[in-house]
Amino acid sequence: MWHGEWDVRWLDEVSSTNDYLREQARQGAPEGLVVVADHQTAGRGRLERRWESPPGSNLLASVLLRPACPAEDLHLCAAAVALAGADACREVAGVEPQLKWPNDLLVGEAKVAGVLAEAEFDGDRPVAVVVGIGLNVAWPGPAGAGGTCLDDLRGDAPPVDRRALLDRLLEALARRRDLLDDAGGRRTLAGEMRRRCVTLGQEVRVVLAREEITGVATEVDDAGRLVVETASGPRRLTAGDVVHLRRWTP
Ligand code: BT5
Repeated sequence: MWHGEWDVRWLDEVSSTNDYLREQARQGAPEGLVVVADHQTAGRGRLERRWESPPGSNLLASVLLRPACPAEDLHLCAAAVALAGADACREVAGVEPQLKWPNDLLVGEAKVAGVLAEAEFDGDRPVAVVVGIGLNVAWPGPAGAGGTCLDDLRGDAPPVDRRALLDRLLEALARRRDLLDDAGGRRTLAGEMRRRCVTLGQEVRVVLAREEITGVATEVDDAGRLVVETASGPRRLTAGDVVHLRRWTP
């Protein structure tokens, strides 16, 4: 169990909680700083995509971590936050999301949350990781994007309190935080991801920077990479390789 303190700053409005926290990280802010915003004017997804959310509707939060974790394993920081987000959904809302590798929380086929991890480096050495999560509470995302939100999933049950959700997420992250510091712990995280990963067993089409592959997702390996069996053999994918990963029924 991590014994550091979370220092939560809840802002009315910010461009992006990830941008805010990366700037704080560059200025030397300590691990444990958490920024939450009621509204983002430039919320970001991966690869310059936008993350949208009307003011006050959803949980938009970023966490500053400074783990002793080599660059090639940094995606497990995103996994730790995704797993913590799933725990919080279960404990606070009674909703049990699955992980879509590498960074989405799904309920059925619908996306309830997305995670964006970004690192600051000193030369080759990562010195800070900012992990942002957009968790849909009262608004399911833009029309046509295939999203859902906790309040819709709960039907007539009372609306979910964003503060309670954040508190449980941070508790669940504190339980996993030390796992990031050593290889054995990171294997444990990869194993947890494997057990909760809905992508396994699916036919997938993966868009990479320079090619597209299709195959069956067979494994999340000990490093957290997705193994896809293609016609020309297995491919191991890291989160950074993937532009799109879609379920694919030929
Ligand atoms: C993600 O990107 O899923 C990562 C999203 C991370 C957002 C958080 S919010 C706090 C922190 N600060 C930031 O600036 N970002 C992080 P990606 O897989 O690229 O998905 C983006 C796509 O999801 C968009 O192109 C839309 O199609 C769709 N989308 C946008 N807003 C959505 C929402 N609220 N719910 C569901 N889908 C959404």
